[in-house]
This record gives sequence, C-alpha cells and structure tokens, in this order.
Amino acid sequence: MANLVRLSKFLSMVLRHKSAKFGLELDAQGFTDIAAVWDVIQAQYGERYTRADLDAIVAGEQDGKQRFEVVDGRMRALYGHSRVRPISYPTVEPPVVLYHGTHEAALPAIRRKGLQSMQRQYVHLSTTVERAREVATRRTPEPIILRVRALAAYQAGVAFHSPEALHYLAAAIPPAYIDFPGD
Ligand code: HQG
Repeated sequence: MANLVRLSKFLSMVLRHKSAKFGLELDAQGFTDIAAVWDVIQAQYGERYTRADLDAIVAGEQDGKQRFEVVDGRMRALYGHSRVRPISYPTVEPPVVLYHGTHEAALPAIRRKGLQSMQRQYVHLSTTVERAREVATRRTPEPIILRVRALAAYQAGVAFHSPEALHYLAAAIPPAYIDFPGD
C-alpha cells in the first residue's frame, strides 16, 4: 500500500507553508481547487498514489487525525499555516479540561508566561491525555502533561476554536489556568 503518512506530511507542507512554490493559489481562507492539489501530487509522485488515497487523507484515515477539509471541490489545511493567513474559525465553548503535552525544559517559561503559540498561529490543546502525550513524544521520551482549565479560561475571555474534534486552538493560555504536575 502506498505510504499515506508520507503523502499527508507532503500535503501539510504544501497547504500550510509552500503553496506558492507548488503553483497553488490559496484564497483568503486557505482553500484551493482539489483538482490542482491532485495535479501537484501527480507531479511530485507520478503514479504512486491514487485519487482515493487523497480522499483517505482528507478523511484522516492514515492516523485518525483530520488535517484537511474539502468544501465544494476546494481543499485546505485545517490549521498550522505559517503565513499570515488567519483562517477565521468560529469561537466555541471548550470542555472543562484540555491537555497539553510538553517537555521539561519548557516548564519554567510556561509557568511564567503561560502557553504560547511559538512558531504556530495557535497553542494546540488535546481532548485526551493520550493524544497530548503523543504530541509531546515528538520532542521528548518523557512528556509532561499539563492540565488546562479551559472552560474557566473561556469564561474569563480566552477564545477557543476547534477545527477538528480531538483538538482545540487558543491564541495563548495564561498561567492561571494551567495545572502543573506535582503542584
Ligand atoms: C512549547 C501536530 C516555552 C510547547 C501535533 C511545545 C499537535 C513553550 C512547543 C500540533 C511555551 C511548541 C502542535 C512557552 C508552549 N515557553 N515553550 N511559553 N508555550 N511551549 O510543535 O503543541 O501533526 O508548535 O509545549 O499533533 O507540540 O502538525 O506545538 O513543546 O496537535 O498536524 O513549545 O502539531 O499536529 O511546539 O504541536 P509545536 P505542539 P500536525
């Protein structure tokens, strides 16, 4: 079977960061014709992937996480854009608690300044401890799981967005709403 994770990573790179390099024009909300995306895939990989593989990635089948959406024949990355191209997500009420996995070295700064979006446009928060741990395992074998009192933050005016079911985005989380392990 063709490697869907590889294709998903390629499409994240193209639709989040490098659309111009691949000749794609994104509209103000980050969409481009899925036919043009399919052309880019064929130019890059020849016949390695099928059109059904592209649909599988849009559905998140490669690892259960939805990173893209297609609306009326147009496709976009749901989040993660490096350009100043803010997708205007609706604001939603978050669950009482969300989780963020991080690494030991980041803790002093997070205690002082809270969670910040760093190189991305938003802080990424997970609905489950397991997912938060997976995210942090990209950086460290011993993740630290922070518990974010999301509903309280929301009630105090922090805006939350949820482009897909397992994750929430926020511009920043002040330290007052973060529970650190061992405190
Ligand atoms: C840390 C993947 C110092 C933060 C995953 C993290 C995720 C701070 C790192 C998504 C800090 C940023 C996002 C502060 C936060 N001082 N460090 N004040 N605040 N940090 O990669 O959350 O596969 O930008 O803890 O599935 O690790 O791309 O964010 O360690 O959902 O679709 O700074 O990326 O999605 O790292 O991962 P990242 P993340 P995709």
